[in-house]
Amino acid sequence: MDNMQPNIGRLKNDIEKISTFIDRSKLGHTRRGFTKEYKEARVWLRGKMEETGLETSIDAAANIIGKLKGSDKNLKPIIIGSHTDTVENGGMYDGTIGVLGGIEVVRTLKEKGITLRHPLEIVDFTSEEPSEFGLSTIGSKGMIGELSEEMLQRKDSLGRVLSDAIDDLGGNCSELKKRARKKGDAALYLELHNELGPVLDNKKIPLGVVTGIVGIHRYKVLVEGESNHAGTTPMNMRYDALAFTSELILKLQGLCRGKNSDDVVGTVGKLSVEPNASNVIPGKCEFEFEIRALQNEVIDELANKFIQEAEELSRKRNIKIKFDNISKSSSVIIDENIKKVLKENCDKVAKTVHLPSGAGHDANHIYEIAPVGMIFVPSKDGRSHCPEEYTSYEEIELGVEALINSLLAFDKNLD
Ligand code: HGY
Ligand code: MN
Ligand code: MN
Repeated sequence: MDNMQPNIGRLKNDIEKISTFIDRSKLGHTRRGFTKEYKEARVWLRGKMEETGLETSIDAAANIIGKLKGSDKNLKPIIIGSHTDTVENGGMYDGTIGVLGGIEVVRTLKEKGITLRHPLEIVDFTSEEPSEFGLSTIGSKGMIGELSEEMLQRKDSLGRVLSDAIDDLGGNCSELKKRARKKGDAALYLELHNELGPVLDNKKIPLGVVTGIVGIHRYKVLVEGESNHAGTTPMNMRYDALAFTSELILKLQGLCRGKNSDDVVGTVGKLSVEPNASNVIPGKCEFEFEIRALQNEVIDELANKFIQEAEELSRKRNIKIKFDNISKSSSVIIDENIKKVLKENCDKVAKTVHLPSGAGHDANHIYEIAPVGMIFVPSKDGRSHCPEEYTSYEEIELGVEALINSLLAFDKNLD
């Protein structure tokens, strides 16, 4: 096979360009879904796809799709995708290298005069990270018809309704069900991503083939105690919502640690306290927790146990508690054949290991309609979802080259 090295200088320019569409009042790279910066980045990205010779469109879930024709009209498309939104105070590689790397794949193929048998779609999935609407992977859920009416009616803190926000990006929520892709509507889904964790960087190995992706269950919890004077209320006469919430946070940690398995994790990453004053006993707390694991049964078991124990404790403490499930994404085990082809083709480029993904991805949902495969490049010091997130351009280049090799192998052998 020809050398399939991409033009890393060209890709670097694109990564640096999209990184200018950020909220500069925040640290690092902040391009939250549905914001002004996000919309501007999408306009630029669509132009970039057009410039690359892709035929672009926006689907019902507002995903941006760039299509390249294949030589065999009977074949379903291979999709390469990721996302361009970020967490708040995030990094510049999570998601962007997958989308822009996909465009670089197309440019490289064109330069080499290669026409694939399958049509190819480069997809920028709408708002992959947890959004202000309390929902993540909105575009991939939407693409397969899994955005429920209840989800579409969720509001952000400004009172905006999710379905309006999707339509405002160019989507069409009234057509989501009709246009949903079904099993077999795509031949394969591939995603290049930075690992977002420490394994590759620790081992000093440049490439990883993903073996499985964790499932994630998220809940919103409302805790109601009683606010009162922080000086005059004796310790045994308080119904302190924050003190109780703290007990719950440690309980969640204990339950997840108890599983003694690296993939099993639980986090409370969002918390609000009312009235949030130093001399008032907190009367109300609202927090979100998530549990992740490679086995869905383990997540269910831990979530049920946590809820049950929290309810028992709430009765003891005379504090009210209410749980609302926000989202459940299922874990994915990557098919043996997909792993094998990816490993063979990554090995040709650089040293490669198998590893699981502790981060969720759009692949969790696209798995419902097609086999999925993911290639990881290292995250320096295992840092991500923070301004320090870093992957060198040399590492990104290896990732894109491995992606091209793998794509060509799948294109040849898949029907
Ligand atoms: O939260 C996640 O796992 C991903 O980065 N969206
Ligand atoms: Mn992320
Ligand atoms: Mn990501």
